[in-house]
Amino acid sequence: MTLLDMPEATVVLQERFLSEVQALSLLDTLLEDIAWEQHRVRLFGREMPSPRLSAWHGDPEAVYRYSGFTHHPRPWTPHLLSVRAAVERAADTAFNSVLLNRYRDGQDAMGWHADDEPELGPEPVIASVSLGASRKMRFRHRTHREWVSDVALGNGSLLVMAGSTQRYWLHSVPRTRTVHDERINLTFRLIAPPRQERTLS
Ligand SMILES: O=C(O)CCC(=O)C(=O)O
Ligand SMILES: [Mn+2]
Repeated sequence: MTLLDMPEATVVLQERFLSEVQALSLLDTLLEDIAWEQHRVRLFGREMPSPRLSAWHGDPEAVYRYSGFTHHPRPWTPHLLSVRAAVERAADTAFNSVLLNRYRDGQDAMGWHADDEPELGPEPVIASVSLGASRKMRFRHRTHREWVSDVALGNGSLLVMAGSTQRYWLHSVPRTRTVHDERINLTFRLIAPPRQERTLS
């Protein structure tokens, strides 16, 4: 386990969370089993197809709003439940949902963002399992913009972001010409139940 050297963040990488064989077999299963969709994202007021495929699974109440859209979860599958159990043990945290992202090759990517939606709470623990092709995740501090940190997310790795990471840092998965193979990433999250609407009488 490696604690990344990033001020005002807690990011831990476990490179061999799953064995190579386990990770590749899970990759194949998820490529088959998951109803992959191209979500739409709203960026600078413009709506466009997201540059990757995604799926949202979890407990029924784990409704998630991001990039201007609301996602209702599909139910857990047996494979997702068994990865969740292992991830919960490793991160010592309970999760009620998982966002799956599928990067078909190096042209699929994820832009700069933080996982800081209100329903995740102020200091969310986000646990991220990577399968298949290794891709670079890049972190950049929000105010000290010259502080950057790159981490290779290889097949079978687990990256846990906790504490103030989302408050002070952004992260992205840049496009690359050198990767031609599939990668799936699963980010486990704990979504707080929606707050009761208050009606004023
Ligand atoms: O693919 C990755 O490793 C990053 C995924 C991510 O940042 C997210 O789902 O919010
Ligand atoms: Mn993220």
